[in-house]
Amino acid sequence: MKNFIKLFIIILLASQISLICAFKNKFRQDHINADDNNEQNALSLSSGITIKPSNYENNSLLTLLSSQSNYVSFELLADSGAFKIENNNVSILEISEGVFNILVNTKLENIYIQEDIINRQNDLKLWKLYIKDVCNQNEDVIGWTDNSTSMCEGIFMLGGFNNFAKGEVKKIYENIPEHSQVRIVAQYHFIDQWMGEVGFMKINSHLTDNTKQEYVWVQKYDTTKINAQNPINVCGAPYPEYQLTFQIDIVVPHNKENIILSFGSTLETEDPAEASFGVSNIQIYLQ
Ligand SMILES: [Ca+2]
Repeated sequence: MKNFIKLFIIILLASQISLICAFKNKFRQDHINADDNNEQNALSLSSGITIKPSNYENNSLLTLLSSQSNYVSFELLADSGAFKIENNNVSILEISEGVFNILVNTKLENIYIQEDIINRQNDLKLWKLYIKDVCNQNEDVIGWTDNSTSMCEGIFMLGGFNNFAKGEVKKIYENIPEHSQVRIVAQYHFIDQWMGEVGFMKINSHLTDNTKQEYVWVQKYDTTKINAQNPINVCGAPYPEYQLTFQIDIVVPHNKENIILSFGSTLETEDPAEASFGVSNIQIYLQ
């Protein structure tokens, strides 16, 4: 009888130990599974939220729902790179390269624009480039009343040494798109022996008829008043160049279909081997 009781106790203990081991194994497995889930969640949270298309040809779209019918979507367009915010299919903000549109159907309130943003209106990026002229020696220079070109060291220019002295050269740019202002960027080159004469640029007027031109840039240059040590003769005749290049950057009101642009000098000499002027890197912007 005693042996039977001992055997019963041993069986009972063994079964309990087996149950405890099974429970421990299940708890360990559950714990591992939970750790896996937590690790995945933690990865998502620690990495932020990434919305990306299945390929680079699709738009990225993040939509926030407030109900079945109300939502706000944030969209990055694949073709243009533009960023859009829509509220229930109505665009309220669009940002793309060179364009910033706030589209609202109600009044604007509490809009604060910093001064530096306003000043950026003068940035060339907000001007539309209409044409470049005399910028590349591999492209033909055409349309000027004299299309002569030359090189002054590395500078390719209209006119220059042995080409332009007294007088002016003119070009008419036709069929200009609609605009209200013109910005002329160009480089004017003084070469050889200037003695107080003036270089100038003229353009047809915003206010008068199509053919009348007005001076919009003038610059005096006098090599006789300059006392420079070790001056440099850059090009042309043996006279040194003291201020070879002047940067022109002029904005004028203008709404004509044609732009009549002239560059010239008040040089008295007609010998472009004594003193001359040239023009390069002409860029016309519209706004
Ligand atoms: Ca020279």
